[in-house]
Amino acid sequence: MGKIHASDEYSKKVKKQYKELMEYCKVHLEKMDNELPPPREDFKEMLKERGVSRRDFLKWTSVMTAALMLPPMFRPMVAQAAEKFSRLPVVWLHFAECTGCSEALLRSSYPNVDDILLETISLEYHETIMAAAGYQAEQNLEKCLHDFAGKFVCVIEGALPQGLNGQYLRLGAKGKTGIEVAKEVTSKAAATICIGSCSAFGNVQAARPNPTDAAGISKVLGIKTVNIAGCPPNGVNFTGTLLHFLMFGGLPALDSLGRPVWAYGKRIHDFCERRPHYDAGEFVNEWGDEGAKRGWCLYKVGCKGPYTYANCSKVRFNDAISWPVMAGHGCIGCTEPAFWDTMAPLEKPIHEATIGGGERTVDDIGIFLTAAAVAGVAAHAAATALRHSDKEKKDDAPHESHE
Ligand code: FSX
Ligand code: SF4
Ligand code: F3S
Repeated sequence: MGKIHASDEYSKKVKKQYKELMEYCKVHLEKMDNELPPPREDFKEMLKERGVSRRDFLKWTSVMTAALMLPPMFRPMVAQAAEKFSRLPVVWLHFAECTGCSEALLRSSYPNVDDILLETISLEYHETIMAAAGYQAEQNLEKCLHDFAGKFVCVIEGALPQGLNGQYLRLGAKGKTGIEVAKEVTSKAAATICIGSCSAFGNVQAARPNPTDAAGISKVLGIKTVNIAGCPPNGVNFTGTLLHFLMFGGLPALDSLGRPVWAYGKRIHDFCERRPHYDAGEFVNEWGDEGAKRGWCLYKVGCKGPYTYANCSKVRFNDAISWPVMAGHGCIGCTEPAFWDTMAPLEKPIHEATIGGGERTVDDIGIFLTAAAVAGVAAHAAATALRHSDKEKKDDAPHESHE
């Protein structure tokens, strides 16, 4: 009886906190409505024109609400935030990278709600797709920093080379270093979102031997960034982060690496459709073998899913059509810092490099992976718990959003 009573009390407390959070969200959305520039296009009309029915849109709000780890009562708020999406001023910077992140987000074969949102985002400045060049482009940036100071979101693709005082990367008509541009823009932004593992952690530019001494934005500038890791990252994780920002005006709960917990809180391995084969010891041993034809686990041909925190196996890519492991190649761990160095060789199991190589039995692999996974989960849980306890001291709400 005592236990039931305690759980009733707990559920009442949680309900009350969610209600308060919803009130907060409503007030914040209203505030955004008054503060944001007017819409350039009518969102509902736009959905209609692109063939997205009301039913599709409602379905999308349910998926997104669940993805953001919010209860269903937040669906109308997610819909309202989506309507405001195209009004949020965004400055999008490019540093050392391949531009694959922009390509992945902005080029879709057919539109779903996420794609439409990304297409209509209010890009005040985006070096890859804007028409302006040279001094005119710099003027656009200066105007935006002035007009939307403290209100725009800075999105960054690419790492910052630090060697020779940043001289390996000079940009624009005035030849400023990447570090100078990044400092100038992020200091005026309401929030900085690093899109892709390059801006988040340095990625390929920072891989050994890292001749330009490249690193991620947070490390170089010493600022807090939201890191939408992946090479390239999943558009859903970016859309969700912006929706969260519109709904609560703050950053979502982040793990110790700055990644939103709602998107990067679980391992690829935990939701992989090949997982039953891993558990049964059924592995692909070489490309094209019988196991490959049967869709068995890719661990022995290098899958790093057991060490990689991301939601690829859950949300997939391109309107949930597929993801790397489904397409037949192991995960290379692209959402983890320094994965080019730590996950290499990419088509061999990690244990061959770390515990001596050679053929291993499934039991060996299991023991090694379990130990690695426990260590990873423990580190992740500890970091998250630290953040939570830190936050709880400030705020007893069930969701770490309105910071
Ligand atoms: Fe990096 Fe993005 Fe990989 Fe490329 O810009 S995360 S190299 S997909 O393009 O930054
Ligand atoms: Fe899936 Fe890779 Fe885990 Fe195998 S090792 S179950 S392919 S994530
Ligand atoms: Fe990257 Fe692995 Fe997902 S390679 S895209 S984290 S499946």
